[in-house]
Amino acid sequence: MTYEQIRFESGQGIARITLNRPDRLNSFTTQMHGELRDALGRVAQDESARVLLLTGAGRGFCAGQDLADRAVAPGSEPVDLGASIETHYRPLVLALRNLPLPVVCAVNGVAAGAGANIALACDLVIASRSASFIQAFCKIGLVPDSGGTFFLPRLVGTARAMGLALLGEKLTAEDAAAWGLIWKCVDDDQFAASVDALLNDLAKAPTAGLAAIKRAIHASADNTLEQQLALERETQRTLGFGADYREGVAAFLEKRPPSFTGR
Ligand code: T3D
Repeated sequence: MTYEQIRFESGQGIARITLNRPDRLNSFTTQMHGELRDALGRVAQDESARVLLLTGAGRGFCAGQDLADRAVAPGSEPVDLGASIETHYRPLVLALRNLPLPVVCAVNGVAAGAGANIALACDLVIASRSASFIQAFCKIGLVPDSGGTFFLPRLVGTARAMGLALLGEKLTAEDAAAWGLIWKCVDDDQFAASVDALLNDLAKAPTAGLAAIKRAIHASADNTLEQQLALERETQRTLGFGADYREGVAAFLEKRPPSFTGR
């Protein structure tokens, strides 16, 4: 598939997807969703991929759904938004969640509507200081989607989730980090280097172990302590038979840096 609305690169264990409609703040179209789906499928099939980066081109990360595609002429049928969510946004969130490798979202500018929540669906969100997060849905009579009503209260608590969702005010990257909505906010002039350093570290990490950490942390939202302890036991059992555990222990004992294969 040829990509026009995203860029996709892969090499040295790092897959990079860049939303690429900068003049529309990288807002989602049906075409962009199709391209994203294809690229995420390629990452899922690529055993050499150890980390995925999702970012945006230009001054924004993503302004959510392209509202130009939602302009309804008087007298014409409205768009079925449920069908749009079912076909595009729900599979996108689940694809990011289910990838067996860490997904880094580098929020390079404003993240609004579904753009904000797609970022929150990623495993590590690093934002430039000039970036911001806006739950813009309430301004157009909608509910936060793409997992927003799931992620927000879990990440920042009910009071702040309500404030963000009901008011749709801009939250700075600095406040997003201070509130625990995202992992980190870094100065704009350090952003590219910080993202690259993070990707390079993750590309050399024990990927199967990181994928298991991701699954276990996400599972904890629905599990009792008993269930979570059982999941940890079984996960540890599996990882303990893996090559990277063996390598990690050997490297520690031999006082040398480990060389993980991701298995
Ligand atoms: O529909 C479904 O399938 C259901 C799912 C819905 C999911 C959703 O995401 S709903 C929420 C949709 N998003 C929004 O409501 C956000 C709309 N955008 C904004 O509020 C503002 O653009 C921002 C706060 C994000 C940024 O403001 P600012 O001042 O930095 O930039 P700007 O001037 O507003 O935007 C720059 C250009 O991008 C501008 O075009 P122009 O005037 O230069 O020709 C603007 O119209 C365009 N743009 C920004 N966001 C969108 C957009 N065009 C289409 N759709 C957008 N979402």
